Amino acid sequence: MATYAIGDIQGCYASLRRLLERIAFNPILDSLWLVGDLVNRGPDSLTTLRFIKNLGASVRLVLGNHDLFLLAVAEGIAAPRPKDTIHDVLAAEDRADLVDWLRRQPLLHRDGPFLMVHAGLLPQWTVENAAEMAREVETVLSGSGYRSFLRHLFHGPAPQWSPSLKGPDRLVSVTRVLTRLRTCKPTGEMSGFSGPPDEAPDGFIPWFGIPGRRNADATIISGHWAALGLRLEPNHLAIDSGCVWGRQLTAVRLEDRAVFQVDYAG
Ligand SMILES: [Mn+2]
Repeated sequence: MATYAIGDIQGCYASLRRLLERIAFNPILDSLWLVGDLVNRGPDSLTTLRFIKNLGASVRLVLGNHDLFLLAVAEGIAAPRPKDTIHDVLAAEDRADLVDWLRRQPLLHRDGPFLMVHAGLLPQWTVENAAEMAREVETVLSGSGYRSFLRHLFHGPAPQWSPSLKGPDRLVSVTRVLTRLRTCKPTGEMSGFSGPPDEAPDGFIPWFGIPGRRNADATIISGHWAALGLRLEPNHLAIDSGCVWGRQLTAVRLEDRAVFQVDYAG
């Protein structure tokens, strides 16, 4: 009986199956925690999504930016670009079920000392703050106002988070942090930088390296930063090892931090 945190899958279904074989995953006994970005850029978004949905209660996942993009495209709110690989989901007969299931998934998952998000948390946020704000977004995304929210997310302004933001601006800023944050200033101002941490723009540093960040008491599990790669610290497990870029898919067993990796296999 074990819990495995798995990095960004992005439609790399064959790699996922190989990793589950490697860990001898048993859905009756074991749990999988998935850091989000289940789909897009990889070869098999549809098969991946169906497989994960069918695993039911043995999976805990949080949504990533590519998952939200799929929701927006499915609603006609965003348009796929040539490098996107979600056409198989959009053409599927069970598309409505898959999309409906996906939009009811959380942006943050907590259990004991562990907190899982796709990207990261701002230094000003406590674990409690982050969990409350994630719930605000989840309530809208799983409710009847989700199309309006997605329109704001993909077409509205993208304000930096501040406690004074209200309405859609607040929800959009929280969502952008949880699903896109890599580097920020100690004030919490985010950059759009996605390269390796030592090339971050002046004044911006990795969110987890901000001195005195208020959520350092949790063990945070995150993905989203392939250029950072696998990085295991006492209070942070960064597990996007760039499978979709031809590198590895990683699972970390939370009970003992044992690391399991497979090379990209499609
Ligand atoms: Mn991502």
